[in-house]
Amino acid sequence: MRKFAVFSGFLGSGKTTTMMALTRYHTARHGKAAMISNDLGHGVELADDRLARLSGCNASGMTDECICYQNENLARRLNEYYDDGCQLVISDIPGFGVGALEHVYHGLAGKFPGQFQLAPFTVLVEPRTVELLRSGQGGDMAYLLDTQLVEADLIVLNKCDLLTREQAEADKAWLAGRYPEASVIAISAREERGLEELSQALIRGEASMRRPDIGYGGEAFRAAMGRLSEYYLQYHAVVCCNDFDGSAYLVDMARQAREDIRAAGREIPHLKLLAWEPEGDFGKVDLIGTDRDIEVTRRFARPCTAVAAVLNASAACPADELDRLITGVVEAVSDRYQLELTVFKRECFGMGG
Ligand SMILES: Nc1nc2c(ncn2[C@@H]2O[C@H](COP(=O)(O)OP(=O)(O)OP(=O)(O)O)[C@@H](O)[C@H]2O)c(=O)[nH]1
Ligand SMILES: [Mg+2]
Repeated sequence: MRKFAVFSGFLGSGKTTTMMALTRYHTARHGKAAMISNDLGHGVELADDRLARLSGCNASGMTDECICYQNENLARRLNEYYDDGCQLVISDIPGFGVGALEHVYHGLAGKFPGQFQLAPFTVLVEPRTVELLRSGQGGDMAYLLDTQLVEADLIVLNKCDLLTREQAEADKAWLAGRYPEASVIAISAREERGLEELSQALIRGEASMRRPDIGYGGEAFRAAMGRLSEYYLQYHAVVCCNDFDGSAYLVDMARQAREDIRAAGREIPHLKLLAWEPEGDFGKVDLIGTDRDIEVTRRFARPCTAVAAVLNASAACPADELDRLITGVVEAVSDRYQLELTVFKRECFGMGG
């Protein structure tokens, strides 16, 4: 089997967490699997990819542009994985994944006929997004969220640990009614629930290759994309004192970022803060909106003396302002912890082009 699946879905819906859980689960139960993290930064280290590798997943990154526009590189990467014995490879898609069905699935099928078995086009959604869509609010963001789901062959309602069983059933039923072309399953990537059903859906199912009219590149799409910027930072920090708490440092940066972004009247759908030390111990903190709690996804086990860090953010904020805001946060909080920083890479750009 040479199966390939794209995982689309809104920022913070849990694509990376699900790909990590599924890659591990599938490898243990059904056969070797691998995951690809795809994002737009140029020659950058991706927080998602580093996280997956630090967590022991069979993983790699593809940067510079969407896999939509690098079918040949993607095909080469997939073949490397299949030659290495993988049966299932999953990749996410930057931004919103809108248009990925056309560009990735039809691109691969057109250029490499018969080479890859395409699994159901999969879109992850979290309960909060379902709530937003059900309420009929959300402006051009709701447009993007809806458009993503219109493309889905398989909708994965993630983060079901946040719902009662009745709520999960109600959300599933609403999604099934609203997107009748798709199958809907419920999982919790964090608690590793629903992974067998997801595995089976990908192994047994096939992409429909239907081409829904999504208004790709249209006015509403451009308006929504035009508001978003991406931020990438990679640095190394030398620690002055031997009681440095890497997790507290990451949480303080997330907290400060939340405050500053909120004060600027902007929104930040996802800020990822990942740091690790040479022995492989690491911490990860996520901020998925200025109105949400900061999530400590993983804590450092021990105090450390030097760390490398990767920060990635997607925000509804002009690029120059986002650059100033997040860089300012890193500098201020690092100063507070008396860290000596060496920045290797910093990039910030608008997604609207
Ligand atoms: N409660 C809960 N949280 C989850 C679950 N899956 C992911 N999360 C959390 O949601 C946040 C975002 O998860 P990611 O996996 O990074 O989301 P993503 O879709 O890859 O985000 P982008 O890369 O920005 O598009 C993290 O804090 C995760 O720990 C889940 O099943 N339950
Ligand atoms: Mg991700």
